[in-house]
Amino acid sequence: MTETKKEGIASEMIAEESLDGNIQHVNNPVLDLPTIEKKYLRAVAAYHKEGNSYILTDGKARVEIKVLTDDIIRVRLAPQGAFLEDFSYAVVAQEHSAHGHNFMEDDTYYSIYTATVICRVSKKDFLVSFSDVEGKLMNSDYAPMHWEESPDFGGYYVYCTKKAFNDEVFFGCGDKASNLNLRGRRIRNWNSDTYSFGFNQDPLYKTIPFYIGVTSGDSYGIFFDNTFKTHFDFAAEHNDQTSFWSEGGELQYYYIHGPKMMDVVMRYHQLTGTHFMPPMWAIGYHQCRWSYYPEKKVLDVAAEFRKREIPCDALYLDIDYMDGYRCFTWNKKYFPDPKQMIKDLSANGFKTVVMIDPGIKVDEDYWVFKEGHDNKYFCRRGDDYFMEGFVWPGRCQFPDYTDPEVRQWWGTLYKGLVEDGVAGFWNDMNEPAVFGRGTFPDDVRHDYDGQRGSHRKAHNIYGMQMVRATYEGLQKLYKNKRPFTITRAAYSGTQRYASVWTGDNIATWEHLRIGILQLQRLSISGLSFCGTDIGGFTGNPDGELYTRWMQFGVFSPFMRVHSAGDTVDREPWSFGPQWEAICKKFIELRYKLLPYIYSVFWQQHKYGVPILRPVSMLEQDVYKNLLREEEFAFGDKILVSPVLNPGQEYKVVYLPRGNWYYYFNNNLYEGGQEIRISTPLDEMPIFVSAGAIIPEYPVMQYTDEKKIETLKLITYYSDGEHKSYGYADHGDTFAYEQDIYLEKRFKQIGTANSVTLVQQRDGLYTERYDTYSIYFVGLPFDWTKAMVDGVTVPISTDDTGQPYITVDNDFKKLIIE
Ligand code: MIG
Repeated sequence: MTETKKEGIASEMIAEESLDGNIQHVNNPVLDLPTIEKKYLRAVAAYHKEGNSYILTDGKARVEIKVLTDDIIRVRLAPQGAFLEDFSYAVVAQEHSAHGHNFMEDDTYYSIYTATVICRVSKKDFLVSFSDVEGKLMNSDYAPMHWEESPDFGGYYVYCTKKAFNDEVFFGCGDKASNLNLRGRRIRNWNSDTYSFGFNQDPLYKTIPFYIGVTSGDSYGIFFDNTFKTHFDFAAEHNDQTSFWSEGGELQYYYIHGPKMMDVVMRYHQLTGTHFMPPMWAIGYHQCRWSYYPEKKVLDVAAEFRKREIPCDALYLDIDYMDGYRCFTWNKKYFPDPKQMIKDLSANGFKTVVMIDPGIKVDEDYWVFKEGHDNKYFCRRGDDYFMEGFVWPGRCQFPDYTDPEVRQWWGTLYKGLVEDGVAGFWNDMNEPAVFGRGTFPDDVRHDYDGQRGSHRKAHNIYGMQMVRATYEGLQKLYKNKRPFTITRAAYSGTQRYASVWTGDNIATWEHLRIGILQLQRLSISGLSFCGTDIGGFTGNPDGELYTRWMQFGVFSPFMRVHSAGDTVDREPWSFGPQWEAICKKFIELRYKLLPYIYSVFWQQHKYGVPILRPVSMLEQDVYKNLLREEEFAFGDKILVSPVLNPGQEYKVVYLPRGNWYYYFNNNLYEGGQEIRISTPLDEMPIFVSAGAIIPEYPVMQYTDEKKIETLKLITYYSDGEHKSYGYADHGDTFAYEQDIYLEKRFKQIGTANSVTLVQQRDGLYTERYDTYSIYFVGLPFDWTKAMVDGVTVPISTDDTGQPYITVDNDFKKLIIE
């Protein structure tokens, strides 16, 4: 049985907002909306068990609580008793993997106990809560789950209102251009083309309905897997309540246990998948522009990079390479022989990446349109008319990527470009964006992999399914070679198919700051392989802003300069020699760090750890640290704090606990405190964790320019025991799926007069070099002796006077004294 509640809770207000999408603060929403009858679960009438699920009922309404793992529990609501088909674009197939669980009933509660979580449902008011096994409450309903019939579309608007603890802070939710802590904010997910977006503008391009709550040092996550327009209110309307709701679909969410944010993020990845391993070149420096054309311009830019010896791995062709913006064609006037051009670029170490949009020009003489039309692959309106809208090519129709047959077709369209030698693909405008009207009208129909629905249901996953079609098609076309893809629109799980960028930002200092927030947020929301348009897309940066942004770019997982066509040139040399020299130094730093960065990507791919880690994640036990936003770790050993203001001469940086070496002079700082560090233009605050072993490549002009003869390992001394991690594989194949890779685990044990390094290697890959050159930083003693696996080895000195030793790369134990 259900009843309508009339007063008192946040969701009444929320209903008001959700109907028209605008925030309205009204005092008595019930009076304002007399026709809306909101129904609440009332009391649990009965329960039964089905496999790993518990079904609790109240009249017709049913709730399913399913134990997925020890740490992940799914809750679903069926207002009229019939659950929707168990289908999700976000969640990868789940095998139940809990260590067994128990169910208990007492007078007040039904309780499910897993090894780490207790999920309780109160009998008398159907409130669901989650606590750890010690009984610490992590998350609990403020009101029972509720819903209202959707007046225009059928189905329900569904609501969940949780308690917000006084000290609770909230993270996650993808690309939101807001402070990291979302407390006090109300956000919406509806993928939107937001040219020149502003701070706090919402929604943006991506939908990641996943947040992390942290209260008294512990955290949990909620993933609300619903593709309709969703809303979250993080203690904004009411300081003691956090709500999420959707304008359709099912109330279905996953509670993900912590207690560490790192645990939550790794488990979220367990649900939604991780990034594929990118080809090595994709983590180098990329140069883009709207647009480089004709061919001569492209070749000139390439030649300029090599002449100036500024490393670069990829050049991008934006929409103007196409014939009248027809996807999968070339403008033969600008690019008379694309295959040859790409070959020439490739001979010089440049990969070519091109843009593909979803809008297909309505043109009977255009093969893509004809094929799509003849096979009925384009989206249709409610009354069966084609969905037509204007984008770059003029009048267009749009493939329904939610149909598996269409995805398969779309994947094959890349064949010609792949044969021309194109190495990477960039999917834009896939929110989807339509000139004038913004996006598709609601009545457009989609296959939704057989779970048919209107655009209301498919909008937020349209871009994801487009880039999925792209990625899956490329996998077939490239065979064992790794594709590189990038998308602007995304939904949870898109990491399985693409990297992402943050869209059309602006060349301002404020946007540099927004960028560091967005990338940290994306990284803990599953989309670690992310980047901003370095330098800003619209507007004109000066040399200083461009250079500071480039410095941040070194520590952006995806490092690409991009800009709109009507702006000043954006090559690293465009702002004069002073800035060029600094940009070059920093791009070179990216190339030195490649083996470290590559192993960080592997850890993301294999273990689901985020690439960028905000300080809140590193030290979540200290409340103050939950509010820090400017310092973040790139992988587990390097901490940075980008310079975000013009003329800044020094910066106060918080260093997490432990000791840290300042990268540019190896000065040692004690962590757990704020330090003041000077920020000359050619440096930025970069710190290496004491105890780390950082592998370094020589500077190369592109990732596979040279055969690595010996891998440099820099050992940053610390007393005590510290672990480091290394990874290697072919760099561009899928052989790693057959275990052809190498994981290296290092241990450094430092004392006052010795350092011991221990290496353990697992995997079937053989590195192309045989030796390491090992350097030591910060030793408290002068070393005179080195023993490797029981044999004394000579200490050499390099051109700069630094001592080092050369050892076999499969050494097991090394001691210096
Ligand atoms: O309507 O392809 O965000 O990166 O350069 C603009 C032209 C379409 C938007 C993308 C931007 C790209 C631009 N595109």
